[in-house]
Amino acid sequence: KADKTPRDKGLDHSLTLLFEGYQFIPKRTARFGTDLFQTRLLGENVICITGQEAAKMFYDKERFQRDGAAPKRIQKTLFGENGIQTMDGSPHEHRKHLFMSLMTAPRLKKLGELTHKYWEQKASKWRKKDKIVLFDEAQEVLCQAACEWSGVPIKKTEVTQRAADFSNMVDAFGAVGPRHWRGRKARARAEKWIRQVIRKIRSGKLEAEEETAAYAMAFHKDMEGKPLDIRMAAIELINVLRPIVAIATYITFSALALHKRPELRDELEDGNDDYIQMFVQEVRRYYPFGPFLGARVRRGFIWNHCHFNEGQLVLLDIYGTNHDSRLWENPNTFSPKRFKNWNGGLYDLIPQGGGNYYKNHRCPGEWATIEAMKASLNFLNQLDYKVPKQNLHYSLVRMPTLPNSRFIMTNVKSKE
Ligand code: PAM
Repeated sequence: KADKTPRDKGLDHSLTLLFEGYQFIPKRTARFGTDLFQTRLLGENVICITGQEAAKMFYDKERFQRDGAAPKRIQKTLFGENGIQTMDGSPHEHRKHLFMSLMTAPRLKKLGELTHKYWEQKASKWRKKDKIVLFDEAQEVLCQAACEWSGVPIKKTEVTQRAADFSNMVDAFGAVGPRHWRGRKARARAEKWIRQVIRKIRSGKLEAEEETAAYAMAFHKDMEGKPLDIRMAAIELINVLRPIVAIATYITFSALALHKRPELRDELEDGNDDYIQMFVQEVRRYYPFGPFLGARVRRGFIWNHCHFNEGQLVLLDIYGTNHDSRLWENPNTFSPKRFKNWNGGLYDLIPQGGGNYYKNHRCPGEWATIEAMKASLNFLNQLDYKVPKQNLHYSLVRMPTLPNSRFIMTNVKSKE
């Protein structure tokens, strides 16, 4: 049967993608009325796909590989070069087990406790301030929690710079120009710092507890029994630290959700863990962060009458799938209660990727994200604060996005 997959008109849509951001894929799947379409990005024929069935297909390792999918410019800023995000097959599974070994129940609990501890410390300085910017505070809190949790020493005086570096790596992913270069600089500085940490742990000059990420990365052996080279150990340790700092985005959106929907506060304040869980899931579904994921066709195949050719780049729409009306009733309404009857599907709620944690590229830190968000929300709920007039709009074009004012709070006090 002939391939009738809709095709975006025009020579190249790289700029359109930058102008449309999170809505690039959803706009076209809506316009064409399909789950897939073809376009051209950076001189390549690319297939964009959306929805639960597409996600299931995207995580079939016979059909797709990650090698060659992430552009070098994203590896040089966000991911780190040749790290876990670009691996395939059994070496990938072996590396993935290393990350997953850090996510035991007691260790996740510990991350929540550290997050709470550093929020308390931060808050003790707020009495002297007439306003705080939640996103900035959250990044520093999470940076300290991430470092202590991972066994990476960090001096109080370093926190602002290190947090900014992690943040700038993330901020570079959808950027061209100065924001991209800022991300590269940030990565260079962070890698240098963390390489030193790895060296010291290996030489015994620095002690790291066995259950920490620093220890795990320093002493991990690959499938041939060889340790990671220092550069790769540093890249993978940063792949634990940086995404924890990135949770500040979801914390900021959580505060925005509470501000827009104050009636949800009561239920949250009851400290009902089921409700907090649903709230956190809804924040991760509703608000934009990762726009889409990329993989390359390993061996050619046909899906929905469309020819997927070997080597072709395919993008899975994260934002669109999280807002797909076939999966979510009133997808554009923020409603934590929708998760009451959620079946825990591996391919419908995909803010941090889909599929199996151990075998696919689904984010190994998804539970850690939920834990740190819950600890932060519980902390936020102990506070009284005002939300002064500010620009809380978030763009669906800029990637990554955030409320413009980064959520300013005034008169911040503990309750009672
Ligand atoms: C982390 O790893 O630090 C977590 C935060 C990053 C989330 C963004 C993931 C997006 C994945 C791919 C980005 C491709 C965007 C390309 C835009 C042109």
